[in-house]
Amino acid sequence: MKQFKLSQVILASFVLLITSCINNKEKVYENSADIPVSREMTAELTSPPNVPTPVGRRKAKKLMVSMEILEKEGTMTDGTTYNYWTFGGSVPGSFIRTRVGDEVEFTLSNHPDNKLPHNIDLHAVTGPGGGATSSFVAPGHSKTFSFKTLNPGIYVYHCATAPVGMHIANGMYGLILVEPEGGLPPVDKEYYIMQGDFYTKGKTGDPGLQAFDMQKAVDEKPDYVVFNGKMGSLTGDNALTANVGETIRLFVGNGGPNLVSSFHVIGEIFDKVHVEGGSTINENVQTTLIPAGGAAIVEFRVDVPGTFILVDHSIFRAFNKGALGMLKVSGEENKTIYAGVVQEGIYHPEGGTIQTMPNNGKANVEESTSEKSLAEKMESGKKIFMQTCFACHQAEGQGIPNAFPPLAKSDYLNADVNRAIGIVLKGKTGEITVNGAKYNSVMTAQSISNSEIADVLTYVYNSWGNNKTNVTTSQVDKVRSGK
Ligand code: HEC
Ligand SMILES: [Cu+2]
Repeated sequence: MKQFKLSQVILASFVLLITSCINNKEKVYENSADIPVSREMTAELTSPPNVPTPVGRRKAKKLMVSMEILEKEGTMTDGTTYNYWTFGGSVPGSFIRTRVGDEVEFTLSNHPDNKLPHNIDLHAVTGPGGGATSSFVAPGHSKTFSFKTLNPGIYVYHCATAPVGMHIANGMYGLILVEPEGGLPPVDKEYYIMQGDFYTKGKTGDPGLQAFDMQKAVDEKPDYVVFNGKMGSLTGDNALTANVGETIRLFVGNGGPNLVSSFHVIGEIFDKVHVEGGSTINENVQTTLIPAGGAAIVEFRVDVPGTFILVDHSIFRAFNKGALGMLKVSGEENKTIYAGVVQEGIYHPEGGTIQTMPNNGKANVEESTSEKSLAEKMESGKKIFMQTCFACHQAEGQGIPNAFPPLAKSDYLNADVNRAIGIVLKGKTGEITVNGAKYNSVMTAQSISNSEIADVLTYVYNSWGNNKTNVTTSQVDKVRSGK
């Protein structure tokens, strides 16, 4: 009897536990201002391209954010430095991750070695100046203010001290995320990217410490348009990474101060875009506009391996001013989704015949005809150069400093002909040194035939003081087929 009673008690308490679990579903508050906060919690802050741990199902908290303003010299590009003003030591500033209903207690400290007063305007704040008036702080001081996060979304913060444009132009911006109740849906990888335009006394790539140029800023003529504060912040070894099959979420902001970004990832389609960082989700987007002082959340699944290039599709900014990053995806190929070159053809419009050849490089149609004379190759090579290479490497092969390496008197070119063939065939990324200058950019694979590659490289090698190598079609065949 006693035993029976005990088991009844256990059963009853079990039922109670379950019902209380079901009833314990978070109460829905119509007004975010009414969400109660439990306990204090120190916010995790991260520098780009990293973001803090997702909020998940955590309750609203009193969230302590402590941020230090640092004015410090940093690298804009190889050989060029700039005096950045930063929130937390990085451009963009530290990423802040909150949820709706958090009560943020924000302490802003201005390092004693800094020269100027600063403040912070967070677009996630409902209140005068987004916090700017309460956070104005002189070097060697700190200020604390607090606010409650009412609206979910991804928001820009920036310095709003006069001259505001100058403080922003020097790198004083970042992102604060306010997650909805229950958090954003989980993904495999999350990254933090922010575009900014910079104005320097010298031209793009001029060496040394470059001062801010107020007139260029007023004229909206930047020398640099970059992701995460400098050229190359997301290329080469700094590239973002992912594996085939993973879902990616990018928090993309635009600090400006002036330009609007046409954010695009070459070779990807955004499955979802939280338009302007708000609650509207658009699907299947190629390019999304990110206003100065605005942000978006971009999500996509990576299905095939390769290097995907992140750009501002106002494309001179990408290839000439720095707004270029990389996402390197590794894993298995999927030939159904992307097959690569399936067939390569020679197109004769006059004759109306299209001769095709398999892509293994063996049965090259032109191989049956005898190799052309040097003069013929020079003539054909020059044409191909002016159609295909000239835009980047320039008419006299002189290149463009800091963007496109020279082919004229290029020690890199002259050192290794097979490497040069490989570059034209497969493209090239990563840092290279040509005639003592570093380049870290992207040359895409050139889709021209083996004999055309032989001709254009022969032309390049026999022009502008190069070593007069005569490149043959069979040499290109060998490189294409991997010997
Ligand atoms: C869209 C711009 C672009 C085009 C078009 C282009 N290149 Fe390049 N090329 C580059 C860039 C950028 C690099 C440096 C890549 C890096 O930093 O890793 C490069 C590097 C090279 C190099 C090795 C570096 C050197 O200076 O010796 C060779 C050789 C070369 N390209 C040849 C060619 C030839 C030949 C063509 C035409 C068939 C061509 N490129 C078309 C942008 C381009
Ligand atoms: Cu400031």
